[in-house]
Amino acid sequence: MGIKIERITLHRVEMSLVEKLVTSFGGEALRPCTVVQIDAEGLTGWGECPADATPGYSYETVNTTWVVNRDHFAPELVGQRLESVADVRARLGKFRGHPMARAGLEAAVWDLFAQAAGKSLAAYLHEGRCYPTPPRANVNVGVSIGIQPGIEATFAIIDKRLAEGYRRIKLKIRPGWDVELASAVRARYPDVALMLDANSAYTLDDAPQLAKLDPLNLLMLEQPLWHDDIWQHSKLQPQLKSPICLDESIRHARDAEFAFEVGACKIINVKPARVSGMWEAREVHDVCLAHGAPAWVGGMLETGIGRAANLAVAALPGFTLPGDISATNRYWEHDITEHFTLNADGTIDVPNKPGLGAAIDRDRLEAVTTARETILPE
Ligand code: OSB
Ligand code: MG
Repeated sequence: MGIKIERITLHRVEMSLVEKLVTSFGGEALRPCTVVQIDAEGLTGWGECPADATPGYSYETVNTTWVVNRDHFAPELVGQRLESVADVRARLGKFRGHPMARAGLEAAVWDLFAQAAGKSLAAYLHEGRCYPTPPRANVNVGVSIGIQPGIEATFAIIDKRLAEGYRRIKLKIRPGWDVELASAVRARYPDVALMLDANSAYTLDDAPQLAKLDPLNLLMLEQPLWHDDIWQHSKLQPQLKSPICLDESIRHARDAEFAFEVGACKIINVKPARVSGMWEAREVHDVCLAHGAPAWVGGMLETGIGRAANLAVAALPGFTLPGDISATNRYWEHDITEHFTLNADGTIDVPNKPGLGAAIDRDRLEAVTTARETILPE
């Protein structure tokens, strides 16, 4: 039984975003990533490490995910027979850090095991768990809008997204681009589900400024303070009406426990890549469920490979808020998988074919791959 890992291939994929996403730490149109392909017993599994070119959102970069997988993580798996996805975590347990590098490798193994079981990733993630409901067939999604040159430009892009059918708008903010912007947007769109993401641009001294957002009925305020902080957020949350949502600060389920226990946030953005993969994403999800705290699945501007996996995760019962999982055309003109589209009700369908359930476009993958390396058993 189990699955023998025969060959692991890393692909460096370089595609340009249709529209760059400017955050408080910057943002470029060129969006490289490392795609992981695992061949095993006639099956092929796919995963994505969505670290960026620069260490802005996290310390990982596209190059670190490549080197760490090539030199350390992939050699632990190649040639081995895995009994389950849990074996990936066991075998990599002796290493520290590099969650996005792990997530891509683990995702390819999830894809293999789900295919072998003849189940969709969403169904496979549910297996053996005591969840009250089956996986969702489609999930509510929103769209993340970067920092624009001005308020009029922001209105224009919001109008476009609402016309496309998105029902939840997230705006990136930073000091100097916050209260005035959000107040103007709220005045023009009184009923839209609106949230803000600061990507760690503030300090606790900014609490009075952030409290000016209180009357705007925000769905949440995402990651206002330091990327590695939970404690200071617990001092900020009582000073605000807006629920704080943590993104960068939550690395794993233990962080989520800590954050809820000290009252640092009311909501968690669960990005499988940030928390080292779908296994830990499900663990964080379970912590949110146990605390009765709403959660949602965030995004890292993934290709269709990461997007399909994020949709499967978003089908878990505790992900009750709209995810940052937009349609393919918000990111790419021509993706390396079949494309995802937005339904009229502001949802996206969860893939229901076995495994990842999004067919790889091999010609397109070939066209956007700038480097490739295969790791074989010694
Ligand atoms: O902070 O949520 C974030 C993208 C890259 C890095 C960080 C973030 C984001 C997004 C976009 O907000 C989410 C998406 O649509 O993929
Ligand atoms: Mg965020």
